[in-house]
Amino acid sequence: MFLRIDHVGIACHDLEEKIEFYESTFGLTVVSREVNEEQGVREAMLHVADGPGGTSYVQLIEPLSPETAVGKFLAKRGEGVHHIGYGVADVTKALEEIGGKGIRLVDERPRHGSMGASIAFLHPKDVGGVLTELVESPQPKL
Ligand code: V0V
Ligand code: CO
Repeated sequence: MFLRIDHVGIACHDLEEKIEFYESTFGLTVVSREVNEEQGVREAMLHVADGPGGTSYVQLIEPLSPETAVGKFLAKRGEGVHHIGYGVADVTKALEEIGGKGIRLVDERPRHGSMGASIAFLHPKDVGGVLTELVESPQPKL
């Protein structure tokens, strides 16, 4: 079902500071910066590598306010890994298949994600404590 690890989402208080850290420490390059009001985040995608299943990124995410999903996460757990995003060919089909196995879906329908992707989240409580995101890129990278 999964084509690649599309991205690892990392929650932070200060997006610009963390971008600078990832650039200077690991030599990564920012390929996209967006504000996603629906998800309550300001985020940046940093290119990691291209593989047979597509491209992998690090996604740095800063909350737009303390009441957002990431704002609450930061208050409770502090900075660190927030979610894993897996690349899928068809997010609607994947949701149907995974939902059919009794896993709680945070999103019943796809939402707008970074760089034009269609995304949907699975509840961390049903995935061993890992907030899991499905990512369908606009042009499937196969
Ligand atoms: C919360 N919990 C987590 C978690 N966030 N566990 C693991 N990883 C996380 N990231 C746990 C939390 O510790 C609680 O467990 C429990 O879930 C309920 O959390 P809560 O603080 O009461 O918060 P809720 O229930 O209001 O919301 C939790 C959910 C929410 C997962 C439903 O965060 C959500 O809807 N997330 C999906 C949207 C999102 O995260 N967007 C930002 C990324 P205990 O402590 O009671 O045991 S946007 C993005 O990635 C984009 C745009 C993209 O990739 O393109
Ligand atoms: Co994400």
